[in-house]
Amino acid sequence: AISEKPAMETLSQSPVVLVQDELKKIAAYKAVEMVKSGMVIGLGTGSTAKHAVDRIGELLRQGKLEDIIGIPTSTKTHEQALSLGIPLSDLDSHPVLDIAIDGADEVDPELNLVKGRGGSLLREKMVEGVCKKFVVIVDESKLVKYIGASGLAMPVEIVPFCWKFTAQRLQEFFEYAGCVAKLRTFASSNGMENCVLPFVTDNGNYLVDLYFKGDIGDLKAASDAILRLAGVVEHGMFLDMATTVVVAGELGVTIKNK
Ligand code: ABF
Repeated sequence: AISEKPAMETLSQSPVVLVQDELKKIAAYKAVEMVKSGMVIGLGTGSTAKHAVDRIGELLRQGKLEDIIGIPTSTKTHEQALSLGIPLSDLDSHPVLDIAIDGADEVDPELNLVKGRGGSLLREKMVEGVCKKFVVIVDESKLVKYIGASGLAMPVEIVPFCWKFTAQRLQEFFEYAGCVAKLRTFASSNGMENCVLPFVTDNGNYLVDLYFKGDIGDLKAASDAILRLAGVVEHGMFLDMATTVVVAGELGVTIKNK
């Protein structure tokens, strides 16, 4: 059966989170050094990408960057960039980007990624799929031996219509890897009563989080199989897309290139 229990927990601001946030900022600032005046830039989403967008806004304000155009990957980033005065556009007007900078949830040794725990995987994949350079920024906790190894969610964006049916089919497909599919939800309160509602993406869709106990195996085959399921919009495996990964760790910054 498909669980409707909340798949996300709220992080408390523990000292560990603060240290991790510093590392995210270091990775973000390093990546922004690759941004030059005149570039069209994909602006990522999430707590790491937020630092990069802030930094781009700061350099723009200081006059150290000029004539840039940002393509946001979520409504949240759109609002952040607007508030920083970053000129914005979209893929309709700018179908090829010079660079995109975004975070990730997992990075494997081949620079394949899991993304989408922040909820914005579809726009991220559309934007980051058409950039000449895709720079991923992570703290070292995101490095994994293989995709799915963290035991954390691999998100799939699906249409709301008969979501249980689609989630069940995803779970069945990955039965060999001990997959459990959970609808992403959030707790809501109207002051009178508490309820649990489906998380709705910027595109009006739902997210199903897949949890694996075993190895997914051939990622390309898994990707193709997921995308063949009617009801699936996109998934959070970003295979062979990252050109550069900037990793910030306690011992410094490492840059991995494809
Ligand atoms: C986005 O932000 C997502 O693709 C990914 O899910 C998430 C990473 O989050 P954070 O930077 O907050 O750790 O890039």
